Amino acid sequence: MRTFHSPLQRRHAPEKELHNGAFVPFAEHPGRIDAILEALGPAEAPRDHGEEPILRIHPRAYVDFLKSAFGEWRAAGRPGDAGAYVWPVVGRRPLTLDRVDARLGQYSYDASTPIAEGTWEGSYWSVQSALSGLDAVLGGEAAAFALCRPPGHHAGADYMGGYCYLNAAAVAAEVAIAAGRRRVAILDIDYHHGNGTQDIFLDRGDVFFASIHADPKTDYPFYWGHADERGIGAGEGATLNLPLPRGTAFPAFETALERALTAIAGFDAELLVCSFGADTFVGDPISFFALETADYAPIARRIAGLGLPTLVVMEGGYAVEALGANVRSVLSGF
Ligand code: SP5
Ligand code: ZN
Repeated sequence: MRTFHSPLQRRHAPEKELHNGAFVPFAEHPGRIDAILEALGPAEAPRDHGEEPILRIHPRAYVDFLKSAFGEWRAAGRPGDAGAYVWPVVGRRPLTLDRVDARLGQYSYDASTPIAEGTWEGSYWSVQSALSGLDAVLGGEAAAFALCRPPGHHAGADYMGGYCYLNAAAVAAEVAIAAGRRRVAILDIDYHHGNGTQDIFLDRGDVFFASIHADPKTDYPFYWGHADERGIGAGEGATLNLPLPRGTAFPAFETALERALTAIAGFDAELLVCSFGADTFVGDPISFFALETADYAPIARRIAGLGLPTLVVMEGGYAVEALGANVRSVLSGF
């Protein structure tokens, strides 16, 4: 399968994240890329599509914030990576604020998504990899793999979180619509709910969002991904959340997958974007499902059974020693 990735994505390399009360090494590190490329072989360099596709999803003010925040942080004399320490109550009121600390809080929702020197560049090229994979699929490939990193599915239109800054899957889905695909489905099978993607398309009837993930009652991102979130307005019914308990292994995952695929098949999509996270793996250090490496191939075969042109976008997966094999397994099924 054609695979797209830019070495510039490595420029995003924060040092630490806040986890359970302590600063610990950043889990979403460039070594993840090394592990995947070692298993797959070299990837194709993405074409530069510029900022225009990104701005279809993300407002200019947020994009400018991502570009300038690290420089402002350094100019304020701060060491290390930029991160918020105060957040507004969500949507409290629109304010234009000067200090980088205020802006970091306005454009984020957690403390595990620091901005490092290369965060904008890495995020930008991660989206370009997704757009180049989309080009391949729009050009007739049955499936393509965008080796995105940093991941994207926790990023909303104007917020970062969950190691995500720009939402590559959402940008790709929106560009597919702009290219004339009338309806697009997004299937998110990362361990964590894709709250950013859901938020972006919540009120849209032309993009179906289905997610299988750990129950947010016990797992990040807590405030999204509950089964009663089904879309609003024109998007009523075009969001499907299938939360599963910690410990879920292949049989229960497969049952949820069949439900998601039945819903997607009924939506009459012309293209599928699959947000794939390998953090459903039994050995993942920050997650608690129990999928085995060999399970990813039949999961992909069932998804491929939809018969839709499919862009696979990399999201999470932190068991680095198994990551290459897990990605190879899932790609073997498409
Ligand atoms: C894309 C994705 O999978 N994002 C996951 C974000 C989860 N963040 C909350 C859990 C943070 C755990 N950090 C553990 C670090 C250990 N070194
Ligand atoms: Zn995840």
